[in-house]
Amino acid sequence: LNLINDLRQAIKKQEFFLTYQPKVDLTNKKIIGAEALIRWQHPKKGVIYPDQFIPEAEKSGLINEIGEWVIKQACLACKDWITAGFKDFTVAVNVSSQQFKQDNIYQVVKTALNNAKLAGKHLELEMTESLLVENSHELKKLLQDISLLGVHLSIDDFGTGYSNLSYLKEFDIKTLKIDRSFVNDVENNGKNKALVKAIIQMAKGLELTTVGEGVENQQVAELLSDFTCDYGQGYLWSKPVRDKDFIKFIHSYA
Ligand code: G
Ligand code: G
Ligand code: MN
Ligand code: NA
Repeated sequence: LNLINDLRQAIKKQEFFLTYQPKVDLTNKKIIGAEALIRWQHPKKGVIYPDQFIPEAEKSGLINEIGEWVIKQACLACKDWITAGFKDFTVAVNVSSQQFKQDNIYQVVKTALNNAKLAGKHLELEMTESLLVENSHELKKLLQDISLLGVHLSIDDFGTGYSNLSYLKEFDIKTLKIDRSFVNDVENNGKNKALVKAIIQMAKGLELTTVGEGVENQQVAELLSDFTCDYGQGYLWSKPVRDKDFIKFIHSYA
């Protein structure tokens, strides 16, 4: 209850900030964009991570307001990167299932793009498998409409959710982000190696791109690249970087 009141205050007082973790092309190691990850600068408790407040925000419905702010900020940031010369960069935003059930999410995305003067192809929305299990006509139409803005849809934490894969045929999904629990120790774990390889093969067959998450060392990056995974994300390249430092970071990354 306290947390919910604090969250209401946090929205009013703009206590949230975004960090950005770069996503790298595994063939040439160049940064192609970043994932936005929210943090909360709590006046008394210091920096709070999303695992500590997103579930409460979801339960209370405050996620809609927070999520709207995240999409808006991420679009503005990506526009700044493009203006700074990184013209093909994309920004990925995590979107909770609840947000897709809110009736104005399409308008929220469209307004954020217009406000930042950002083309839809620069924005990616990450959703979890649990959302797509429903496979409703309404959801299908909504995701189609969002795709028509040029926005890319991707599945976050792929492999850890529901195992019925038929949704991959039904929705306009562009990318699978392979969960870091499979990727992290892929070089030493035969079962994870088999799973990661199979996910990448399947994605190829479906013309989906793949991102390996939680890449912490060079061997993992090379293995993913050998398996023809397209992109990587993880501490090997960078931890999430604070919003105001990100342009400096991408300029210094060579
Ligand atoms: O670094 P990390 O602690 O940032 O992220 C933990 C979890 O919080 C991840 O599962 C991530 O998807 C989620 N998360 C991070 N930022 C956001 C956000 O802006 N909105 C939502 N809904 N989830 C987020
Ligand atoms: O669920 P999602 O993929 O959105 O969550 C991203 C989370 O993964 C964030 O908490 C982020 O800080 C974390 N993360 C990013 N890269 C790495 C990594 O290389 N290793 C580990 N252990 N966590 C990572
Ligand atoms: Mn994510
Ligand atoms: Na993930």
